[in-house]
Amino acid sequence: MDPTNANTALASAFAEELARCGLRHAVLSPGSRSTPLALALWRQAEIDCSVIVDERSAAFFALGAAQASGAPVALLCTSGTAGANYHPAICEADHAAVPLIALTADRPPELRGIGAGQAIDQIKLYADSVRWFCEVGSHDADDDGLLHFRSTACRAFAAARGEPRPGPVHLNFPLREPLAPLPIEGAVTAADPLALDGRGERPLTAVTPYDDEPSTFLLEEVAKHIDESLFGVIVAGRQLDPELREPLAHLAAVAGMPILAEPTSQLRCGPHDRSHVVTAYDLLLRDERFRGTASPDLVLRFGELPTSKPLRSWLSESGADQIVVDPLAGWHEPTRHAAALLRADPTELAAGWAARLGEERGPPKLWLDAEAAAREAIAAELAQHDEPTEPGLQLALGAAHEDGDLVYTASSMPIRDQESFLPSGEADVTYLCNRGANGIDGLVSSGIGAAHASGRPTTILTGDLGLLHDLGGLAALRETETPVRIVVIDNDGGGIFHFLPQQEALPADEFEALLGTPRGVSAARAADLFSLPHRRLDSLAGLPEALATGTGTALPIGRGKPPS
Ligand SMILES: Cc1ncc(C[n+]2csc(CCOP(=O)(O)OP(=O)(O)O)c2C)c(N)n1
Ligand SMILES: [Mg+2]
Repeated sequence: MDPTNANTALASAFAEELARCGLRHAVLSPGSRSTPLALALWRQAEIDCSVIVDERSAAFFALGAAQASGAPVALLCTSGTAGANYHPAICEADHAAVPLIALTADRPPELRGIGAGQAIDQIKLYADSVRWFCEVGSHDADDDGLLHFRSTACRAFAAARGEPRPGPVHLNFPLREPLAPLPIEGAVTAADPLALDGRGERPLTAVTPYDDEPSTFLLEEVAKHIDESLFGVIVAGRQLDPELREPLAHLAAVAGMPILAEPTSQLRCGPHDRSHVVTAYDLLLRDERFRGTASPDLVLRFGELPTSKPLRSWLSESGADQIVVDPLAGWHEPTRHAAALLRADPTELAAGWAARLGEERGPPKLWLDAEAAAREAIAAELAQHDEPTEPGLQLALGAAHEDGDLVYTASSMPIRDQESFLPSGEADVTYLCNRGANGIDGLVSSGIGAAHASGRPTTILTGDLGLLHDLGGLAALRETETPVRIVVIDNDGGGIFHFLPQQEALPADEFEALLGTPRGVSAARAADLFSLPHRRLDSLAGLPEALATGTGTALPIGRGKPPS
């Protein structure tokens, strides 16, 4: 605790508690009002601080860092519009259940609404997007004040980590002068050792995580159901835990079910048994005949529902019981066909069900044969194209990624092409994205934050408009020493809109003006602005070498539909 004055004492007690709870990363943006908290976080040895000027970029950086580390990350900014710039990332963190602790400095009540400057209404700024809002208040550094700041830090950490659903929290701090650490004799009047020092190594209040151990009833009832099913499928959507790989692969083998695995489920790629993994479901389920033949009688879903439209409609149309494993207390069920949402640990469920099933069943031949045929057809089709294509890029990236790599993929076509075309592979790669709110904003910043927090060499895969949206995010590269490569899929505008009915329904000039929006973004000049090495790839053959050399790879690709 720093007793220089009341602000330093309260702020340092707060930062101390966050560190004792387990906070390891904070992202700060410059400003005067936030100085006491900035200094306190900066001087807290266990907390690594990144400083990013643009608060919008800072919040996405924190979002990526929290996703990649699986732990809460704090954000701090000054008063005024600074905090409003956190809003897009807060929305994403809400929808994707990512733990963020947003700390906004504010003017004290007597300076609000009177034209004192840099003051907006920050109370409940993010409305229902946060798990918890607290107007922390302005306090003396007495026993009550210090205990309140310590306790608020513990509660914020627990609420962000998940009570039970992880997500963003917002604490607003009205701060009075002096904002600089100017010594004030006798400012700290607290006498209680607990208020002054807390509990040493331990937080003031340690909060245990929710116990999501599955009940015996759940294990036995569902195992019976699986045993009776003849054409069951496992669907694996976005989830972050690599520990799910082995037990789920084992369950698939024992139950004789395919795993329709989105890359962000972490099941499509990795060193686990991938013999039951199906990657081409998005393409296969476009075929009416296959849709009918493959109709399931049971669906076990782990993680969020994958993006694939054919998969979503197939699941909606099937009369099968759908059992969704969602330990994060979300309601990610747009098909509205789920028979049950299970709030229990996915690895325990998969292992527990597998243990209750009898002999290994034969493999799901229908699915595995179709997968092999589809992959062969994709490879044969792509072999005829010398020029880079979006599907071809996914194959080339799949081959280039190495153990330990992290891939952060943009919404719009990159994530869809990845889902449709990325082959299964042995490399232990982590796939992340911002698919909670599906924004194309903040992707560059998120990827750099993920690289920084994980220390994993990172490939950011973005469209050209995605890059334009977060150009300022390139400045965050100075915050990390982890290698980052940014692959810009340059089709000059929003390629995704070419797949919509608007493409046919609008005259070409209106379509281009309103949706296509070609902006001639020069990835090379953007890279130059931040002194980043870059190269343009006119052939996918150069991709591995380009990735190895580091940041900034632009890939020109014709806009429009990929080869079918
Ligand atoms: C913040 C935000 N604004 C607008 C959109 C709507 N939108 C979806 S995709 C897209 C175009 C993306 O273009 P680009 O990044 O070049 O990717 P491409 O579709 O060409 O692969 C837009 C504007 C969005 N999802 N998020
Ligand atoms: Mg584009």
